[in-house]
Amino acid sequence: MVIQNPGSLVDRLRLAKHVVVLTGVGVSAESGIPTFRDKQTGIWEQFSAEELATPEAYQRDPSMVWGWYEWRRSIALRAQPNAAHRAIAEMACKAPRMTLVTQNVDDLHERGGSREVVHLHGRLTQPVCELCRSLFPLREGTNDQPQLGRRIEPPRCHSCGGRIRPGVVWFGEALPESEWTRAQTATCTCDVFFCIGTSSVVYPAASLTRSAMNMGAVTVQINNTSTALDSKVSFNLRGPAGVVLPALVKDVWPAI
Ligand code: BV8
Ligand code: ZN
Repeated sequence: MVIQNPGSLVDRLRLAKHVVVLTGVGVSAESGIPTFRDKQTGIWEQFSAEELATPEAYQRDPSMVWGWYEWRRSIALRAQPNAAHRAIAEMACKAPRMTLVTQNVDDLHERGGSREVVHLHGRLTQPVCELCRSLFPLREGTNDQPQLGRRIEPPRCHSCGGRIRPGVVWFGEALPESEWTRAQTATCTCDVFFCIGTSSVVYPAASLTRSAMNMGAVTVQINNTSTALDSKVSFNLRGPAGVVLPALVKDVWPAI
């Protein structure tokens, strides 16, 4: 773990009035959720985004896409929140104000104790009807463990009979307007902005860090590998989020 000028970051955080935290799948990696773009292990190293995570892919082959998302949902259901999720929830209790914005489609932030999470890319647990947009209730506590590559016929809407689709934002689709507005508004009014466990290549989410810089916020990246933001952020903390974040929170707000 490399922390440049840790003392100065600790001071900035102690003085912060509003902290924004933007997370990516790296925050959930230590819980066993596969990342998207890490070499060899990333999801998009094995699968094509165009064949699975676009509206066109779903129209072309709904059973393949639904089966793939059921496989990912089963991984997320079995995963447990890690020290990074818990440290972020703790930071929300210590800072005067904190807004948590995530690109993650799992619910590990909520299960790690965070409230009012802004989900920019939707949620695996909230599929919706393609036609009437009704939420579709999924069976809880199912013993089904979908295997990778198994095709599963998507269910039908209880209200209108339309086809149910995964509740995530696919490439080429607009982000949910209210979530995007909340993320932008928080970014423009924060004094410290974290981007944690994200490669910062997917837009428009990645533009938030640039907006925070332009608004004069202190920017902090936590990532275990290098990204294009390494030399641009105010503080670049290199290491696993589950190690770096609890150490930072403890330094800034020591338990009394
Ligand atoms: C839109 C949900 C317009 C579903 C996802 C060319 C240039 C710029 C933009 C574009 C372009 N061509 C196309 C675009 C637009 C496109 C885009 O940005 N493409 C990029 C890839 C080029 N964006 C869109 O299409 C967006 N929509 O633009 O709409 C519009 C407007 C109006 C009306 C209609 C349309 C929609 C984007 C949403 C895509 N949905 N997924 C699903 O999950 O299947 S994207 C996917 O990437 C994930 O959801 C994830 O949320 C997102 C971001 O990825 P990361 O979380 O950053 O993951 P990644 O693997 O990349 O990185 C992990 C990082 O963690 C790594 O850096 C790693 O080092 C680090 N790490 C690993 N372990 C740890 C760690 N760090 C710390 N600790 C650890 N332990
Ligand atoms: Zn419907």
